[in-house]
Amino acid sequence: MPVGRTLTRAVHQALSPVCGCQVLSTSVRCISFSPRQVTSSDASFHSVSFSETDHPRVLITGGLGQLGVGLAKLLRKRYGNNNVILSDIRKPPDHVFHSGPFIYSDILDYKNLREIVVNNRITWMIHYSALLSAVGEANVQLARAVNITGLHNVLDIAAEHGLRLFVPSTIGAFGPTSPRNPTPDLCIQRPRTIYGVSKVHAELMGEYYHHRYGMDFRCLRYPGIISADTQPGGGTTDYAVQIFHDAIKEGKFECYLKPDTCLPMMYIDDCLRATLEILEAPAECLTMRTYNINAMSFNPEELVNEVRKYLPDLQVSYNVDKVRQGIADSWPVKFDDSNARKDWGWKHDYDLSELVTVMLNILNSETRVARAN
Ligand code: VAH
Repeated sequence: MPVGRTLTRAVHQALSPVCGCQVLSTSVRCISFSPRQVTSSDASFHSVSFSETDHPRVLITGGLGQLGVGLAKLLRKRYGNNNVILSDIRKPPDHVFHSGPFIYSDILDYKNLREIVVNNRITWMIHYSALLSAVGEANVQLARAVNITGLHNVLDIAAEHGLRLFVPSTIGAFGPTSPRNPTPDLCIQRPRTIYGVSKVHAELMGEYYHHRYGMDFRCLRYPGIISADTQPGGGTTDYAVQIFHDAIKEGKFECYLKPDTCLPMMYIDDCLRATLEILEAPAECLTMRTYNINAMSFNPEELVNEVRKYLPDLQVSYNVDKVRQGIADSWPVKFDDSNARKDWGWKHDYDLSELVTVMLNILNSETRVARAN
């Protein structure tokens, strides 16, 4: 009996819902009554076509932040729309709500999260919920709750259900006593922000669960991520996104970091591809479970000069914010990602010049469309 047919029968039997629903010819349907399951009128969410069954079932927490929607789009192309569930504690905007499965999920509510994982047969979790550096310093207790207690809930549920768990870390996991130029994967990590401390905690706890319980934990330390259609939320590298919006809309930009503050940065498409690549990397390739990834480093002056190649009249002023300048001065200047390049073939695509052209093209077209309407 060919493997395919045995598998189909096995899947049929495995997916035959306990509620006795008829297994349809090409897709399986299951109606359950748990309030926490993603229900939709035509229940199409649960009709998993056979081509989608042998893909991971992915839950993204903090899905409405800067990276979740883009990552969901990338993973849905690969694993099927219904196999990637975005979640957050806020209502999704129209284009997100209509792009695929979305569910309310509060990572501080252990039972809620556990029910979602069970009811939706989740096999991979991507944990994007976190307060970033600057907003964390302004809300230390909330950052501690979300970034640390929230992480503990995610770790326990991932361990209980044998999930592959991805948690992003950051350049912010390093501090003023770390080698800053370049900063290697393994070195002193004494960050001075609650965000940084919580991310070092996440790295260590994830690796502990990996070594102790064999959890499939994977982590990338992201540089500052620059994206056109999603706003960053309360970080120290946000200026490198804001400059594009202000330059196009106002023709002027005020920078809260000193012109020579050099930081590692990356265009969002490189970040999302790196995340997919580490998620799919064969376990035997991974000599570590936490990796730096890098693309470029620049300071505000270099970014302004590159933007001025296209917007020569851009007016720029500097009004330094002590808190964020202090954070930036404690962070890496250049990132060493040689292990990621060696172990799983990581390679970035966008340098500063490509970054500026792609950002201006996207925002210009949006502005042109906006102006035209
Ligand atoms: C921040 N954008 O500035 C985030 C990030 C790499 C920096 O973690 O806080």
